[in-house]
Amino acid sequence: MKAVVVIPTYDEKENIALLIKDIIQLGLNISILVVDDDSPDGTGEIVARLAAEYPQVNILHRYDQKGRGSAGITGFQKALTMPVDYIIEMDADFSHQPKYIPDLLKTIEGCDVVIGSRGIKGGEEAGRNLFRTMITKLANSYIRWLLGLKVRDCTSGFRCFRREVLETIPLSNLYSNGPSIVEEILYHCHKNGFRVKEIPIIFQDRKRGKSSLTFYKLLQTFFMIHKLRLLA
Ligand SMILES: Nc1nc2c(ncn2[C@@H]2O[C@H](COP(=O)(O)OP(=O)(O)O)[C@@H](O)[C@H]2O)c(=O)[nH]1
Ligand SMILES: [Mg+2]
Repeated sequence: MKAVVVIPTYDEKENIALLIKDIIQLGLNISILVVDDDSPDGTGEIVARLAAEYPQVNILHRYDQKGRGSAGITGFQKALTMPVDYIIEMDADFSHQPKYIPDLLKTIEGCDVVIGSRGIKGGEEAGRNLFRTMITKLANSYIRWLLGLKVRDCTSGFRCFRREVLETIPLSNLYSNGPSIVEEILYHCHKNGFRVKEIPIIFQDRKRGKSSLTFYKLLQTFFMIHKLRLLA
């Protein structure tokens, strides 16, 4: 069994080295692939130095494109060229804690996609104000209803896929450039009949660095899920 963890980054200099070291310390047979959009704070250079030191660390620098969505796609496309069975995606800001990776990898043995979930027993969102947590919950209920999804946390970007799942998704023809990539990929998994399971995670709000989520991006996600319902 071999896995790769794909991590999109933009201005994560305070988190990325710590995160990579925590993942390495798990002692599993996993590679790390960071997709950095030429972060002004030098995140890309930090990862390049770690890549020179640790053979399992890889960096993909993108200079002419930006966006969480397209970075994730580029990462998945690169991951599929690697000799791996499983592909994990996670954020760089420790909202997705590396300690859950072993559980993701154990659970995927019995299904096709595993989601680190705030919406099932034992899972929760910690450290966020009530307003932000309510937005997440409301968005989740609405998206579940609109897209007919069964999972409790369909906005979670902490997930593990069998490589065959990503091989069947038309990665170069997806609509999302921003955060709605998470829902778009899940929608394809659902429509293709893949077995999706959830494991509980405590999602920690970021402690270092700044979120790049804006009201505009939230609004884009809102429109995008309707587009997906009609066209995807
Ligand atoms: N490559 C790349 N990564 C991004 C971009 N925007 C956000 N990210 C990364 O995507 C992950 C989630 O972003 P974050 O700002 O924490 O959003 P939030 O968790 O929804 O508040 C983090 O690892 C970010 O560094 C982008 O434009 N390009
Ligand atoms: Mg975050």
